Amino acid sequence: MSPIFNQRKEALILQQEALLAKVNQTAGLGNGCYQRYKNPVLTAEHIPLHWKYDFDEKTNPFLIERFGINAVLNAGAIKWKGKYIVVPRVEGIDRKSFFAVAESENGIDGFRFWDKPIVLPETSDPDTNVYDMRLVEHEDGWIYGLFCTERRDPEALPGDQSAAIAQCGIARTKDLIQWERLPDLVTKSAQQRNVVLHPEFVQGKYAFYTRPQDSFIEAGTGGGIGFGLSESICPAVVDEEVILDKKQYHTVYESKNGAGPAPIKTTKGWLHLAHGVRNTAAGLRYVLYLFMTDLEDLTKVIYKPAGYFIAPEGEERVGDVSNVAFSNGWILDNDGTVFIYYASSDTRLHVAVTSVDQLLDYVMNNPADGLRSSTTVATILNIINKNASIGYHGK
Ligand code: M1P
Repeated sequence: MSPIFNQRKEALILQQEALLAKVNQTAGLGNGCYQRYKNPVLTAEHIPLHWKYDFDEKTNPFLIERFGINAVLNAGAIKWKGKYIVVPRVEGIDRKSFFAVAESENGIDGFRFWDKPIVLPETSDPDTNVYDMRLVEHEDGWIYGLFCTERRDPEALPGDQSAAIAQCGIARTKDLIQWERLPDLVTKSAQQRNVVLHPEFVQGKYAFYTRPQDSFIEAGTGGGIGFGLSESICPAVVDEEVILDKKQYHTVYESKNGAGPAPIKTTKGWLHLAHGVRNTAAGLRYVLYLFMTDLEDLTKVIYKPAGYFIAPEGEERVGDVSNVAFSNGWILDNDGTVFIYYASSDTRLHVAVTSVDQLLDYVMNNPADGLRSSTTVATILNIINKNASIGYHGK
C-alpha cells in the first residue's frame, strides 16, 4: 500500500469515527414544548465509507470517492427491538434518492447506518425516484413503508424534462431488510405525495391520510390533508378522499400542506404532525405544525394551535432547498417521551425531544389561528391580562 493511499484511508476513517462518536447536547431553552439538539443526527458525512470508496488500491490508487452522497434527510422512524430506527431519504450526487436504515441506542446520537442500503423491489412501472418513507407498524402485523414514487410524466413533451408524476408507493417488511413491494395506492387524484397509513384498521379497512395534488409541485385546486379507506392493502384503492385539514389563506399552510408521520394515539385524540408551505419572495417556506383529531371520527380536527410548531432556525435555514423544515418520522417511547425527527433544508436530519404530555398541553391550550391581525393582538392581550391577574407585569 502506498503511504499516500494509506494515510488518506486512515484519515477518512478517523474523521468519520470522530463524527459518529460525537455526543449530542441540548440546544437553547426552546419554547417549553420540545428540546432541540445541537448536532444533526444524520448527514451525508454519516454514510459508511465503504458505500462511497473502492478501498482496493489497485483499482483506486488515489482513493477517489467513487460515488458521492449529497444529503440525508426526511426519515421515517420506528422503535424496533429496543433500538431507535430511522429510514431517511438518502440522496446521491446524481439526485436519485433511496432508503437506508440507521439505528441508535438513545435516539439522539450515535446513529449508524446498517451495512447496506435497502433494496426496494419495483412494480412493473419502475420508479425513477423514491423518497420520504413513512414507517408504520400496522395492527395487521406488518411494518409498512409508504413513500413517494416519482416517474417522468408520459404526457410531457420532449423539451420538458421536468414534468413528473408523484404517486404513493407501498412496501412492507417484517425485518427492515427484506421488503415486499405492493401495488401503488390508487386514488382519484392526478398525483399523490405525503401519504400515510393509519396504524389501526378503521371500520375493518385500511385507512390512509393523503395529499391529493393536481400537478407535481402545486397542490392546486384540491390539496389539503385527505383521508380515505381501502378494503385491502394489496391493492390499496381509495375511492373517496375527505379533506380533514385544508390549506387556508394567510396561514403557514396557505400554499399546501401534508401529513408527517403516522399520528400518535393519546387518551384525548390522535396527535398529528404535518408540514405547511407558504410562498414568499424568497421561495417556498416549509414549517411543521400540530393538530389533533377525534378518537372516533378521524376526519374531525378538534384542536389546532395557530402557526408553526417547528420552523427552520439558524443554520437549519440553509441547504439544498433552503428554508425548509420537514418531518415524516417520530417515535413514542413507553415512558411518553417523543422523538421528532425533522430535516432541515432538504440536507440533514435533526431530532427534537418532547413528551406526549407536552404535546397535549400545546395542542389543547395554545390558541387557534384567528386568521386576522386583530385576533392575534387579542390573543396576546389575553396572555398579558392573565399575567396581570396574578400580579405579573413583565418585571
Ligand atoms: O423541498 C421541500 C419538500 O418538498 C416536498 O414536499 P411537498 O410534497 O409538500 O411539496 C417533498 O418533496 C419533500 O421531500 C421535500 O422535503
